[in-house]
Formats: sequence, structure tokens, C-alpha cells
Amino acid sequence: MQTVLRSKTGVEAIISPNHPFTVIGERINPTGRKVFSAELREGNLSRIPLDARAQVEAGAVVLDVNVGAAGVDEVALLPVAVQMVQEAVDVPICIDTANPAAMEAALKVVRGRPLINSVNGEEDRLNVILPLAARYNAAVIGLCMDDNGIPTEAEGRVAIAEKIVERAVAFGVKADDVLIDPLVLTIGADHRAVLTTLEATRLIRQRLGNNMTAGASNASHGMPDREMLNTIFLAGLIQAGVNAPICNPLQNALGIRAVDLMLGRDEMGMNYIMTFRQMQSRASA
Ligand code: THG
Repeated sequence: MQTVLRSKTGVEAIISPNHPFTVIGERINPTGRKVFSAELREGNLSRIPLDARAQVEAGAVVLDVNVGAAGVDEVALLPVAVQMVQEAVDVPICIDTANPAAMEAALKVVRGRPLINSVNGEEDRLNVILPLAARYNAAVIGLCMDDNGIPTEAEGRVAIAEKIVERAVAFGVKADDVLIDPLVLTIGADHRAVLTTLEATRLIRQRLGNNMTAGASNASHGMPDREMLNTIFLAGLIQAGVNAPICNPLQNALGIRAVDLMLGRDEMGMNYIMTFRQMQSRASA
């Protein structure tokens, strides 16, 4: 199972179990960022190249681009944001929007081979997003929810994952190009929600074998010391089978390399040591 994404110049991000984990940087997203949200409403995108460079320096090898905030015209703004990111850095892009028209507008300007974030098991979504993935030769994230919502039991999420992969193949998207997202919910809303996510992750890894992503930082909203929770949770997700987490590399870069090292995927600890040295040299710069 191998998903290959490409940047504008052909730099590849290869997502595969047993490879070091692929860090998808989450920072270009207005969620919880009042100033950035206000800037987006005014059409001011000046923060985006800075966020792009900082995340790549910190170890992100793919960047998620999301401009979804109240009052923002995503169809107009998302393609501009995507172009700014690919001018600032040379990594593959993960296009993050729930708006199919904005998705297509971004697909038209993105160069290389992007990741579509996302489709889910809802009929409307499957029928609109999967043909886009096929037409633009993109990989796609499938969220484990459908017309009935998010299953509270792991088996329900596995069934949706299976359905998404089947439908993708029927539309001409290879199973290798479907990343499954078991869905991370907020711990503050349900203190047992993480258990379902981890169980679904293990089952999907065993039965389908697809590459997997997850938004690790979702769980910690509203809790103190989010950084601690995010890092510990990432370790659990990765051990269960997530190999391309969407996370904040400025906080989690060393934690992720630590998990790689513990799981025997970093020979002599070279990636861990290099990431540590880069962080040290940035701190003293
Ligand atoms: N799955 C998939 N895509 C996703 C998610 C997912 N995309 C969006 C989201 N979830 C992952 N991205 C984020 C981005 C930011 C935060 C959490 C998840 C976040 N932001 C801080 C906040 O809201 O408080 C703001 C940080 C700041 O102030 O700078 O926590 O699950 N496929």
C-alpha cells in the first residue's frame, strides 16, 4: 500500500506503512485563530507564506490548506491560498474544504499530485468528490462518517471505510490512493471518544491495510496543556496504524520522530537527532 503525492517540481511524499511517518502540517487553517480568520475575510493572505515556511522547516512534508471561516468566499480564496503555498515552499498540498466548488477551483491551480481532504461515506459526497479525484489524478482522504453521522462504535467506522474504498475503485481511484481518517473527536465532549478512534484505526489497519491520516489536535480542544495531550495522542494513533497524521509540526515534530525511533523506523535515530539539532539551531538563531 503506497500513496505518492508530488509537489510542483516533483518532490515526492511517499506514504506507506513501515516508512517514517508523513507529517501533514495543519497550521494553514483559521480554526481557533481570530486574527487569521479576520484577515481571510478581508482577503489578506499575507500570513500564509510564513506559516508554510515555518511548518516545512519544522518537518512537515505535506501542507494542509484550509481557508474555511464564516464570511470567507472559499471558491475565490482557496485557489489563491494554494498558489501562495506552492510559491512559498516545494511540498505536496492537501486541499482541505467541505465545499466541492472550492475543491475543484483549487484542483485547477494546484501543481503536482495533491491530496483531497476530503470525501466521506455520504452519497452526495462520494458522487461528487471521487470523480474529481479521478479526473485530476489526486489521492483522497475518506472520513469515517456517512448520511447517518459518525458511528459511535468502531465497527461502524470500518464499514464506512470499506464502502469508501470500494466506491473509489469503481470511480477509477486506486485503493492505494485512498487514505482513511477514523475521525478524532473532542475529548471534552466525550471522554471515551478516543478509544473508539484507536479501535477503528487498528481494525482498518488490519482489515483494509490502507494508509491512514487523523487530525490529532482535534481531541484536545478546550483542555489545558494541549501540546502534551496532542503528542501523547499522536503516539497512540501512530501505534494503532495512522501513518500520515495531520498535526502541528511546530509542536509535534520531535515527538513524531521519537515514536518512529521507538517503533524501529529510524535507523540509528538519525531523523530524531537531525530534527533535534534543527530545533536547537532555530532556538539559538
Ligand atoms: N481530519 C481531516 N482533516 C482535518 C481534520 C481532521 N482538517 C482540519 C482539522 N481536522 C485538522 N486541523 C486542525 C487545525 C488547527 C487545530 C486543530 C486541527 C487547532 N487550532 C487551534 C485552536 O483551535 O485552538 C488554534 C491554534 C492557534 O491559535 O494558533 O487546534 O480531523 N482529514
